[in-house]
Amino acid sequence: MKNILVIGSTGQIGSELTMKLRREIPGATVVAGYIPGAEPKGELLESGPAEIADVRNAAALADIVTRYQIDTIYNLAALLSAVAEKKPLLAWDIQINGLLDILEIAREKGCAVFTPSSIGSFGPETPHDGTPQDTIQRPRSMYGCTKVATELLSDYYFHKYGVDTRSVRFPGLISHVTLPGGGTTDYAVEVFYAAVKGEEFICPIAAGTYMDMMYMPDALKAAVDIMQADPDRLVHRNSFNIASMSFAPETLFDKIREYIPDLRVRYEVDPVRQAIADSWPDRMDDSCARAEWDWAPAFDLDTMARDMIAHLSLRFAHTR
Ligand code: AKB
Repeated sequence: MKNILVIGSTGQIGSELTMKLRREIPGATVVAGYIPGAEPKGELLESGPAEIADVRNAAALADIVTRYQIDTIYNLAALLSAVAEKKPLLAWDIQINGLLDILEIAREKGCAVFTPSSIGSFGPETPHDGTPQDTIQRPRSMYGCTKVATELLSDYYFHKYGVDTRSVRFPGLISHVTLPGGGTTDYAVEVFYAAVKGEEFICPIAAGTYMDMMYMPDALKAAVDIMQADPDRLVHRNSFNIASMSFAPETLFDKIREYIPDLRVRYEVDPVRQAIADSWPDRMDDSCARAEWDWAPAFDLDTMARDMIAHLSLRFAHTR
């Protein structure tokens, strides 16, 4: 990884991944790709090059890859699960037609490609507890359909053309930097903002609904480590289960109350998000990632919650 293009650099993952790559990969040029209306700002804009990189404009993407001699593409353009249910055709266009163009560019220009998959690639028939690496993937959401197709297409380009595609199945990601936009797991981020601001939190997911979650520093480490892993050790490629914590909403709220006892929560379950959440794993088995590229998370529920509260309390100190 030397010349890297991050498509979706201003999104929840991209905004932090771009900065991590710029800080940690010696001598790398990391291009922050964005779409009009989601321009990079501040440190993200000032610390390196930025280019309009819309996955629906293949010619412009190919031009960026040529001009910067890109060798690695992080393709983070996606509509999250709840939004994708509202705009299924747009989700398919971005996530699959866009991916095909990127894979074609990668094939022609010799780039490695990371396109994340998700717990959303699983469905109701998937074993929910200890979800194996290789198992039934029959999602019923458009987001899930695009994630399964992403995994298959990425593996296809590896086996047929030797394109170096690799990926992980992200759990719900929790971060204090950039808010997620329209996912099923967003509640696990939003409740921290309500808690530090002293506001009541309306929870769209029912008590008792377990899902895998992960703190952003671990997710970023996974995205970097998988692309640097020894290819000879990789039995799998697209895509690895990775896990660090699994909880139901009430477990998270109880944890936050250890630090912010007056957190107030009311449940108003959103049927669309709930149906998606019910179909996703409760807890994935990530033993293949541990064995094939030494995946190991650093944060658990307690260390994540403490870090989130510390950062957000500083930012919103004036609001309570
Ligand atoms: C979503 O909820 O849609 C995402 C995901 C788990 O992929 N956060």
